[in-house]
Amino acid sequence: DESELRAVFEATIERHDRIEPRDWMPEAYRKTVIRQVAQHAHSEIIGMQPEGNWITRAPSLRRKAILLAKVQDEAGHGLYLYSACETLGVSRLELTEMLINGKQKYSSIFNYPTLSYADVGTIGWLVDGAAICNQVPLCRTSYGPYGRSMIRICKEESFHQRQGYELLATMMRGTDEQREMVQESVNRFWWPALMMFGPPDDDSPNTAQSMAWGIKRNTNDDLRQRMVDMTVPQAKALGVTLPDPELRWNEERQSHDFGSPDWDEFKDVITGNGPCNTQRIAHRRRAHEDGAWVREAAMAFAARGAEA
Ligand code: FAQ
Repeated sequence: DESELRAVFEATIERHDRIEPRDWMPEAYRKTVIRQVAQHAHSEIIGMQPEGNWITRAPSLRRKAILLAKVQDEAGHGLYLYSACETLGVSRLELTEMLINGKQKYSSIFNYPTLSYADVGTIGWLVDGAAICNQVPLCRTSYGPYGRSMIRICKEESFHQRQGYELLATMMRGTDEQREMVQESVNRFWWPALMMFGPPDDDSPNTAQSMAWGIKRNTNDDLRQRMVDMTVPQAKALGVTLPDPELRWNEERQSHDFGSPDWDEFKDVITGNGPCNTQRIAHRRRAHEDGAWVREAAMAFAARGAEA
């Protein structure tokens, strides 16, 4: 009966073990994992757009090959994550429809424009850097298929972060104009990158329950702090400044103090009013509609195979 099943579920969570697709789980757990994994998948897919914008204008064949590979990896991540989500009883088609109808979210960061090639480097360094901080602990998330997809994704994100850092380091060894491009790009992306971790803990409605279920392993503020502490020495090595007058080492805490992102801007972006929300969704909707014939053909082909 249900109370026994619930006890098995609770004990699994207690042991920090994995919940698997065929295990019993509370409906609210299922709903929360679907919400988080779907948002994560959508972020990977929408996240192809800002960088994809530069593929045809990469400054060299080498840079183009690197960027193409990275954007293709993001498509792959989206697909593993949609597959993980499908194990919970929701189809990729339904998820895509919820994305383009605005019923599900994707990361705020992808609603900002990419104005120069330096942004490709900055996204790799800061956005993939933030993704790593957030996702390494998610390798231990309680839902099995999600955790296993994170292991593979994190390996690829590390490569993405290095390519971004290397791109910026190369530009920093270039001309004054190139150094200015890097600094301008870092100035634009720093605060939105910190917003990726979500609202402050005292304004995060989902954190407590998600941590109790082992879906999340850390709070939003905890991961944001890790990101700042990881990034400051890298910024120093690159020779860029981070646009926060309050940023300083705190000897007592053995951590950096830092300013607060503009949470009103964050709210605007996640409610659809960021600089590129309309464009991102319109592009995704068009791609989905243009692909309808492929889905129809695949279904017809599968149906014919089933008859034979
Ligand atoms: N953007 O109660 P919480 C990548 C929403 S990395 C938009 O704190 P939760 C790699 C939140 O959903 C990016 N919405 O929520 C890449 C909730 O709204 P809801 C993807 C946000 O879930 C790099 C509400 O605010 N990574 O793609 C954001 O406990 C380069 C209240 O918030 C992941 O998705 C935000 N930043 O914590 C690709 C990681 N923050 O759903 C291409 C997995 C919060 O109730 C290029 N996700 N919201 O309507 C997580 O770790 C968590 O879901 C958080 C949010 C930490 C994002």
